[in-house]
Amino acid sequence: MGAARATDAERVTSMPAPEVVTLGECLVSLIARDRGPLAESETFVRTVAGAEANVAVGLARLGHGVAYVGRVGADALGTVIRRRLRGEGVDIDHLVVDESGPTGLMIRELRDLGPMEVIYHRAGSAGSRLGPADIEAARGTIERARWLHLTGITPALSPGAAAALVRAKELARDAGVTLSLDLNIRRRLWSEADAARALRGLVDGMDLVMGGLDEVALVGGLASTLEHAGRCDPVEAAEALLAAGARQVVVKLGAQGALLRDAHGATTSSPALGVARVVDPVGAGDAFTAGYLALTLEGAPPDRALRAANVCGALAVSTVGDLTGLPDRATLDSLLAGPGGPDTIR
Ligand code: KDG
Repeated sequence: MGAARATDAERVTSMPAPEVVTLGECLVSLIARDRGPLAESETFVRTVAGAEANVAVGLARLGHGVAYVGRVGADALGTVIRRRLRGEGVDIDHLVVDESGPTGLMIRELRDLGPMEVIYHRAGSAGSRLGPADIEAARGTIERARWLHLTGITPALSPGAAAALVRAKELARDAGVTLSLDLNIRRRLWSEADAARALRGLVDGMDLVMGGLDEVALVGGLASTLEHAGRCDPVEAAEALLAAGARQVVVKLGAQGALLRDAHGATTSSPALGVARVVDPVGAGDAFTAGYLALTLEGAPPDRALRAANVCGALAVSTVGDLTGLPDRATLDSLLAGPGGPDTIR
């Protein structure tokens, strides 16, 4: 079955050369328009999602060149994704159109209390068919970049996608490209035990590993379930991943902000911004990651990068949809410029 790469006519020539490369599965996400249980939701808003695509768009809005490697189906949803990413200024030369599977879809509710119900239609999707050949095709782009960002979602998609991630990591490491991994454990895709085992194997050699406290502690082996891991000490959890071979670990602590621990034993923490109302938490972690990567690429010290990350996370939770709240440069700079930064976004 055929798979097509971008034609020259589709390339946006004014895009900056990719400093950052990311890869994974981009999805169309149908979000219930009204709050309440999914079974009662009748009207949905069509949005674009996927953790790595969210990071890519976040970086592009902040002025960084970013390339996205992946596959979408040869269908209307694939077109939605390609148009959206291209329109945001993301380089999609290596976003392949694959005729042998549909574009992945997720459907989710909005709810104020309790766990959010999410339905995935992504088994056998084009995105899950990402493989090492796609990484070889993007090899030059990866090797010329400054940073490769990966997530723990990709290895859960399929054996081929897991192999693609490993190959990308090898290429980047050999070319001296900075490597980051956001653990992003998705229990709908694999068991906690499988996730912990596979992700622990990926930590070694990472310049930066990020994750929620529960994810960092689970992968660090401090607890056997995400629920128990969420009660661990963040510095101890970060230390476990440093011992597993990461050079820096960022623990995202939600309303408590974030903490960075490095291999020299230094800790930097940054408080969260008070947000008047969390409208939609999905994508906040990716917004945080985009802010952190952007400022770090610009040479900012860790406390400022964490501050920017927290601002981006706060903006993301204040709007519905993964991409909606991602700030442009002027918005981020103005929020960072206040004395000590903003404490409340209303
Ligand atoms: O981080 C947000 C993502 O979880 C969402 O956009 C969908 O990538 C996604 C996934 O696989 O859950």
